[in-house]
Amino acid sequence: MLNKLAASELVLNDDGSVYHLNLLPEDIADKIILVGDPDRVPKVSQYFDKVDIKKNKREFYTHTGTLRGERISVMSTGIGTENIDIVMNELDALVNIDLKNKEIKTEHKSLELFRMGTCGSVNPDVQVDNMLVTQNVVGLDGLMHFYQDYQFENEFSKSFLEKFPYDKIKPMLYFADWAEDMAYYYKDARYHGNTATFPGFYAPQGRQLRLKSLDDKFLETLNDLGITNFEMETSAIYAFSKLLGHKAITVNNVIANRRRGEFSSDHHASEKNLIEWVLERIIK
Ligand code: R1P
Ligand code: URA
Repeated sequence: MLNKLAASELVLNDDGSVYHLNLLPEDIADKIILVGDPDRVPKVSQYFDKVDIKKNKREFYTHTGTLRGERISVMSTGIGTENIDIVMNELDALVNIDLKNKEIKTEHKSLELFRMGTCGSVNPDVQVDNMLVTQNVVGLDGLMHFYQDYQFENEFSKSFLEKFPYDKIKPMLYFADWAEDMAYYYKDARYHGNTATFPGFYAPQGRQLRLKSLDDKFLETLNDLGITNFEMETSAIYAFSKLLGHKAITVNNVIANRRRGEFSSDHHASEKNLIEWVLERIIK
């Protein structure tokens, strides 16, 4: 007999749906677009042929339907990797745990996850209102250190760790990369790069309003280590995908060029462009 997960561990709502996402296994497609902003969900699903499922709880909004005949979901994650901890565990539970019996299934199912977000570039030459696909990611949010078996190393991570000068935050770092066999979807993107994911928008990303951040040269230093852009979710999406056996790729709309002090003059227009660009590529 398999061990049953206790009610306190795999928490379900009264209708049997997973606790935060408020979804049943039949409510999601195998291809899922993840966006941060709940308002971006209808902006994506308006392109679907039809939407069959609309469910939400807190910041997690999901629409599932079909596009050119293929089943697809779009879901908002809200901001930050702490939300990604919930999204990835509950999405995985929907496909790899028998929710009725609360037992882990013997057969594994893999999801294709497409983060479609916004970011700030720290490479002065990466222009706003363009798409940047993440190949390597470094998480400075520490989340994956709470999971026993997460380990990842490649040439990028080795060289980054060797040169990273901030001893205070070094213990938080973890790394991951895209699902190589999903990279073909976005091979014609304007930019491919290395992303840093942070547990905040202001000092963690080197922004200083009334409070000082760690170092005035933070952006330049990270760019010198090979980082192209900053955002707040991809490290955990990529790392959980590796750990749980799913496939993920991120493309972000560059809305700020941090080195030049520029912000998009019309990020709604470039968001629309990004949505159409992604939908054209991930569903043939
Ligand atoms: C910060 O403004 C938010 O925008 C970015 C960051 O990762 C963070 O979630 O992504 P989204 O536009 O997908 O939310
Ligand atoms: N999202 C971020 O997290 N940072 C930026 O600079 C822009 C969008």
